[in-house]
Amino acid sequence: MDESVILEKASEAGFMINPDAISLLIDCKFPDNCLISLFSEVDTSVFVIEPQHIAAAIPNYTEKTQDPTQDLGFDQDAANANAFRFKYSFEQNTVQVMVDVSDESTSVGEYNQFVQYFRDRYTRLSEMIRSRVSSRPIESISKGKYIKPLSRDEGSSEISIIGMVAEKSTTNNQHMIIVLEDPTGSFPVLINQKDTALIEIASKLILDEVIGVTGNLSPDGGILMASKITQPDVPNSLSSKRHSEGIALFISDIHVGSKEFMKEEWELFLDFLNGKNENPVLREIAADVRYLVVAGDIVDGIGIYPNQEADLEIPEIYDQYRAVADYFHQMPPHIHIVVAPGNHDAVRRAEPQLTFPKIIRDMFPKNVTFVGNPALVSLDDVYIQIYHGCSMDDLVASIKGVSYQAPTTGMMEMVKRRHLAPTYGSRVMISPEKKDYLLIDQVPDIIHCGHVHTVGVTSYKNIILINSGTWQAQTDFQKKVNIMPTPAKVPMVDLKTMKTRILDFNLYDEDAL
Ligand code: D5M
Ligand code: FE
Ligand code: ZN
Repeated sequence: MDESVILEKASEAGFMINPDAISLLIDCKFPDNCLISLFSEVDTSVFVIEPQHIAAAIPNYTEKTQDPTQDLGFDQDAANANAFRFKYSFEQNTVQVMVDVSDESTSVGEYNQFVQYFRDRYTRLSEMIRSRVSSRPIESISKGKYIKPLSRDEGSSEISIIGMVAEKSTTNNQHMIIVLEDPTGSFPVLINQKDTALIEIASKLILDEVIGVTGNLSPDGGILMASKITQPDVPNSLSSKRHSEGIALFISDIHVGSKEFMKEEWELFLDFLNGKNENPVLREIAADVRYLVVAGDIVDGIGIYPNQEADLEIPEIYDQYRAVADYFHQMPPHIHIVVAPGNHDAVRRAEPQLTFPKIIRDMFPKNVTFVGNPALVSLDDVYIQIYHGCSMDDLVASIKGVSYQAPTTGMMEMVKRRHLAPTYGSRVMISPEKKDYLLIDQVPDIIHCGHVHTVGVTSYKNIILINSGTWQAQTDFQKKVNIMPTPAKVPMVDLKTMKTRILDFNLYDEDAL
């Protein structure tokens, strides 16, 4: 790696870098991993990266000047002196499935069940808003019913309603009209184009999300003129995070069976899990791994899209599962693995998806716990909301600023709506269960999605948002629609510090392409 690449990567990560620090990185034996560690460890308040930041961020880093005969970048002797050994046993792990439809499904898809499903969604989401907004039923303000107080100042005449966004449009004068619906009726809301802050919020609203609107009724009582919009969201200051110890890794979209499955990189990941990576930093990490969470699309499946046969290396579905199960047998048995399905897996397509059938589960080793999609699990005491992420396609299409390149932008929008798939009837098929499993009820510590094949890690109001990328190289279809996957990267969370970093198992330097 040369100076220009380091400078470019630093600038992408938002840092400047001191020339002495650049020389240290050039001499590092594993420059890619050095950079990954560095950018994820250095405090964002740091403006210029200095040599001491490298020493602090990279475990076992030894300065070149201390011992010129030593392997540059790492204290190789110290690593070799401690023969590799896993730090945890399977018995120390505690995986609890908190919410999962798999054994509770009652849906047969009847009309009445949809009514009940949406009522549950409305009731639970409106309850979250009601603690902050004192609202009235829409019925009570329907034209002619609402009698304004006789003496009033401007403020006291404001009223609030909570409803699902049923329609959204823009008038010729650039005002926005939102029609809100609650179980008692529907009512139009006007967002004045002059209120730019409110227009900004309103323009990001999507169909079927539940919001509260506060404002004054128009003189004829026919429309609510909004002054405030309230989304369910999570509190600004969530109490301090639950944590544990050891490391959890997050992957998804393995797509075994696809011609584009990146076997070599995947096998490098398996070697890493087994403590066989040549990089001592990665060996140290491997020794600490206790959990692996997998968010769907573990195989490429069959009949998922037209003419998929042409893209398959393994054309038979059970052969695909046998192949992926064989890989899971090669993972260390002390790692507790949690696997949820995605839209390429052999389970029902409508969400919430039930977990894999027994014939498939039985192919896997005993250290795998299967759940549906979505599922809330706790690893020790740390809550993980797993969701494959099909709704991301809707969010990218309908919300300005949400992109495939930065997948956590979409996940943030899920949190604001406290719902994993707010819009009904677009890309996500929904099965009408008695309760809405896609609702984000319990606030998790980590939300883990996949599906869009791009990696991203960020934090929103103290919740870690992870999209775990893919192990499938760009497909012809993705090339056509300009989706650029970022494969073979593995987000990890240190459960003690709740710090995150992304491990990179790409064999061929992207810069060389
Ligand atoms: O989805 C991988 C990515 O490719 C995800 O962002 C959706 C996109 N994709 C896949 N199929 C389609 C179609 N038919 N239209 C639009 N976008 C699509 P995966 O679930 O792995 O196929
Ligand atoms: Fe996928
Ligand atoms: Zn998918």
